[in-house]
Amino acid sequence: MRYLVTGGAGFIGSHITERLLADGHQVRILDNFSTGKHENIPDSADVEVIAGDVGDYDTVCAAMAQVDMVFHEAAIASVPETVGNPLASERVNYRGTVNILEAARHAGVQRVMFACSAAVYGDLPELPKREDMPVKPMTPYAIDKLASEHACQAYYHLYGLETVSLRYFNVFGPRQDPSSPYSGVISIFSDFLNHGKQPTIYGDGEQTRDFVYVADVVEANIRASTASEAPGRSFNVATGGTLSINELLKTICDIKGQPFSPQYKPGRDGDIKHSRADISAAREYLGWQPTVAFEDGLLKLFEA
Ligand code: UD2
Repeated sequence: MRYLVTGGAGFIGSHITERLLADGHQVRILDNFSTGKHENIPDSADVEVIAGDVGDYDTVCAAMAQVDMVFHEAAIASVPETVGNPLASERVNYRGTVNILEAARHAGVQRVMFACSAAVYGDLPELPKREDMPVKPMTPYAIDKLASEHACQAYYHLYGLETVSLRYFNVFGPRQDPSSPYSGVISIFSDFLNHGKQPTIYGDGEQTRDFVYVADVVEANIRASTASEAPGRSFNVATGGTLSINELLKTICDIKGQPFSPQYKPGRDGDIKHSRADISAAREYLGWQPTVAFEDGLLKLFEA
């Protein structure tokens, strides 16, 4: 099969690409290299790379030729960046998705998997989050992810294009880039400790997250691409676990044999206190469940 992976030079997209190649498929990557890196792309004759932007419909149409299925991972993934530039977010994170759906519909693509986000739940207090609970998008990023999810569902019902929306929680693993202050907290803590720098905890560190290892996220995508009852639905992709940022840093320090001595700074604006998923829908409809225990994921990351 030929797959299009948008954002294939990025963190999650490059892991999906690697898996598809290992399964014997051909992969076309569409990436504008704004955060993606050439070194993330596996060296293989079965990979074709198009440097281009999902916000440009003609580029997307060209990338869609002869494609069987799409994993749409390309996005402006930094929430604060979208707060600073809502129009750029709308162009990439929403219109980029509609461009993918429209081009996929005309090209006769079988199925599109869309990378959505736990951001759609906002700060509503009820936990764990189920997909049928109310949503409260609070940033351009969350608005555009939620609108994209609605577009996916509308394309399924209006045109019969099979779409699956996966609401990622806090994903971690190799190739997550620690270079921005809004990169994944695990990549930042690890990078700081490796360079002898003191990690910062924002707030009291008692906020909690549901961390999921990237290989499990890849598996959820693969299952979503074949599960017969998946189209038209949204699924949380997480473990259902809960870990505070204090506990997280202590665990990383223990593994690295370093003392726990963070500096505490005021909490970030808009930081969500607790985020945890109910993953029963993914179990039921995708036959998926996470297989990498949190500490094993950390060990894999530190070995990589
Ligand atoms: C995650 C997603 C984001 C969006 C959001 C939805 C990542 C990288 N970001 O944001 O895209 O989907 O969920 O709710 O997955 N922290 C520190 N010190 C640091 C860095 C972070 O204390 O140096 C804290 C931060 O304030 C937060 C927690 O760690 O409470 C997790 O931060 P994050 O940036 O990894 O992810 P999050 O949940 O803010």
